[in-house]
Amino acid sequence: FDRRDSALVLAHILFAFLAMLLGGVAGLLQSLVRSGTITLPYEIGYYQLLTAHGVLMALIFTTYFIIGFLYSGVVKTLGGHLLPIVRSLGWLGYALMTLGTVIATILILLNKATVLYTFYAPMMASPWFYVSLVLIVVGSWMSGFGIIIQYRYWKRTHQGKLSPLFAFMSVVTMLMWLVATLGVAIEVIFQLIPLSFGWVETINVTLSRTLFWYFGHPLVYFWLLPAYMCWYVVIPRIIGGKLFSDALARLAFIMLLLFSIPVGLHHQLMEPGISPVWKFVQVVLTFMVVIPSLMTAFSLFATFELHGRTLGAKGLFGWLKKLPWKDVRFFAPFMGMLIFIPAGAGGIINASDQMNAVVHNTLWVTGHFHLTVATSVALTFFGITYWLLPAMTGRVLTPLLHKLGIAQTITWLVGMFFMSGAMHLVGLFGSPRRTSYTTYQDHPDTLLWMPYHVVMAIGGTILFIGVLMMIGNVVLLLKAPKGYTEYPIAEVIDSAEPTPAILERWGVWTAVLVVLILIAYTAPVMELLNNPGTGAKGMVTW
Ligand code: HAS
Repeated sequence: FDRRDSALVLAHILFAFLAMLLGGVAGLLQSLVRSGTITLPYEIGYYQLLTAHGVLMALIFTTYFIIGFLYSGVVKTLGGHLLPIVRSLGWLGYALMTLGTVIATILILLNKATVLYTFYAPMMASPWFYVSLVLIVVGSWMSGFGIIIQYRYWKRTHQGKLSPLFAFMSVVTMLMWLVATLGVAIEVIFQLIPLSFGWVETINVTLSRTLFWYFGHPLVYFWLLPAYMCWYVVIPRIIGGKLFSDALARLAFIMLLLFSIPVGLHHQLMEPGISPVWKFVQVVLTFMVVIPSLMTAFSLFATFELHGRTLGAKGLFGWLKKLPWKDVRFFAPFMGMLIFIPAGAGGIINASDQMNAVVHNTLWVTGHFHLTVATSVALTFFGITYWLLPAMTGRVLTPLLHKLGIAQTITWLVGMFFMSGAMHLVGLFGSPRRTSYTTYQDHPDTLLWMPYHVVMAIGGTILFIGVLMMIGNVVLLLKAPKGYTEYPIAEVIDSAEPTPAILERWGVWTAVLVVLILIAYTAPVMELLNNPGTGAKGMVTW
């Protein structure tokens, strides 16, 4: 790696872990403040800490990690170094995102942006919080443009050749991000900023939520796709095998691009003001977006089994014994995959209208996203860190670090088992999410929730230990002995079918994507524009 490129990657990855540390502290504190165990100075309260936890973990840790990881793989697979313009865009993006993050974090700590990570109107933060969000989003666009420019340059100089799979997947991820963030950009620029500066009296709240979820659902796939990139492209190499099918992997990514955006209404199934017909259409599309994940599961099983059989594995599950269980680069992401089975099943429950009525706005949903993003995705990102950091710094992953990494993974799994398990169960009993500690005047139903909340707190504490262990491992990785670490990129099995060129026809897929978005959103948005209700005044939260 060119030093200038590895510096860009390292800057993103290390900032991600700094955000994770601060977000982890906020996560632990919010549970202690919520339960009344401690009182913090300056009256720092539950909602403030929950906002900091959500923003730093879900928005900042993920975005920085993803951009760093994508840049590294693009350097590796598209020419060995970044074009100067791409590197400059990368640093410009980093500077804008970092400025935005610093401003947002200060405002949250000053209690001027206590609006949670979804910043729903009519709750209103300081206008500068929304300006900081604009900086973060525009910064991420710079990196997105950079990755697409590097890819286009490679395609121009390699006429007629199929692009490397990692690069193709990076372009899908960034394209999805660019199209998705348009929704939140419109919400912030045309609704939230004018409302918070006092330029308008009221805004259409349901429309603002629809614009948010137009962005918010693909946001979760923006987190997932880089984890899938590791599962498809990196893991086969780490286990010593080959990828089952390049074409299947690309098809899954194209399907995720097409179906991850026109589904946001499944977050608003319980909201009035949106006609059930359009909710139904988007629920159908939600079930379409499940298919590429099922294809991914199939491809992973095929990769593991084919590899196991070439090593002589016998019986239905004999291949499991041939996997490198002591290699943290495999172990952490594999545990992420395993957890994604119940996590995905939970998602399918959420998406089913009748069952959504049971779980919506309960702690079940919090349990769901702690399994998806905070386990499947986070453990995969941790698994990547164990080889990415040494590869960038010219160091080696020692046997001790493998052991520490596996211990960290197990700690995370145990903590999440208790915390997310209790969240799922108590959610089914009706315990609401995002609610400060209350027993509703000791109503008997709510007293039943309390033991689960204790288990949640125990799980959360174990997870905080997991955060500290991961930060410790990052520090040790930076101090590991000097040497060479491979950047693992898998080849495709020899017997695989050739990949059809149509999968790389961006014009076609972008057109299909636009049509799907127009079908799913035109009528509901028109309905909302025609029925703005009385409009809502902003509720100042500070
Ligand atoms: Fe979700 C709410 C539906 C996936 C994240 N989701 C959320 C929220 C977040 C989130 C953050 O329809 C809360 C937002 C908020 O604050 O309000 N979700 C789904 C569906 C899926 C899904 C249908 N979600 C995710 C992923 C996330 C994520 C991924 C983050 C990364 N979700 C919903 C709905 C809501 C929701 C509703 C709104 C709820 C409400 O009412 O508020 C699907 O994409 C899931 C498909 C996944 C699968 C699993 C495939 C399994 C694989 C692993 C294979 C394993 C191997 C190892 C090979 C079908 C690929 C095997 C080894 C062995 C030894 C066995």
